[in-house]
Amino acid sequence: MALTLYGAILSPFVRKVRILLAEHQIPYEHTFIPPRGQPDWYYDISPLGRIPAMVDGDVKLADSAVIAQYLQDSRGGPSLYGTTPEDAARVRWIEKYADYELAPHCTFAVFFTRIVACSVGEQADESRAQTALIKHLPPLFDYLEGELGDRKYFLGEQFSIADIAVVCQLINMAHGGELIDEQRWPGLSSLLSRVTARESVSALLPAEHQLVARLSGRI
Ligand SMILES: N[C@@H](CCC(=O)N[C@@H](CS)C(=O)NCC(=O)O)C(=O)O
Repeated sequence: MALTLYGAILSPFVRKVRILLAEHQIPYEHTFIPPRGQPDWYYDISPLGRIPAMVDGDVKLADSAVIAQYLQDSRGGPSLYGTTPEDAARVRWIEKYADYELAPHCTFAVFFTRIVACSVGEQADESRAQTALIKHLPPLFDYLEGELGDRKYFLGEQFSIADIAVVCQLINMAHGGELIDEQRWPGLSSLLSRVTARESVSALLPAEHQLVARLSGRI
């Protein structure tokens, strides 16, 4: 039975898993589940109702980091966690940083306010996006810029889940109309360009851009 991924394509966490699946060349089926108003049966797979979730035979998993680790462990292939325990720990730290520190601002403040709020009948509170952009995100980006230095990826030459997790948040921020400032954070800005040029990412973006345009009322 094919592996099934559940979720909506504009979620950074769903995107993270889709990129991994493409990097590992794992075939899968994708079932749409919205981030709000999930059907009752979905809670059997994702007890908190969040997206993404995944079913692989008898295995049911929720949370993008858990799914990512499972895919690496069960399918093997090129490691997206580096080659040493030190690398793996660094990668997991940066992944966690992206998922729990960047996400509230890049995705739930900027992207949600600008793109999703109106389409789900909520008041778009632009001050929330502004606070994220002016107050919360700069120190978080400063830290990541320092961690990246002038390296190609967070692990140097080796692409990892850390790069995917950070870039997934930057993509949502860009969908919300805010590209990372390349003068202030040149390393992160190049990382965004480098990672979005990979086939595993670039192949996903046209459908995302079209959906963002539709949600924004531009088409
Ligand atoms: N740590 C989780 C976060 C997942 C998450 O927060 N997804 C959002 C959509 S981007 C969601 O499902 N929100 C609905 C909710 O919290 O009920 C992961 O990495 O999968």
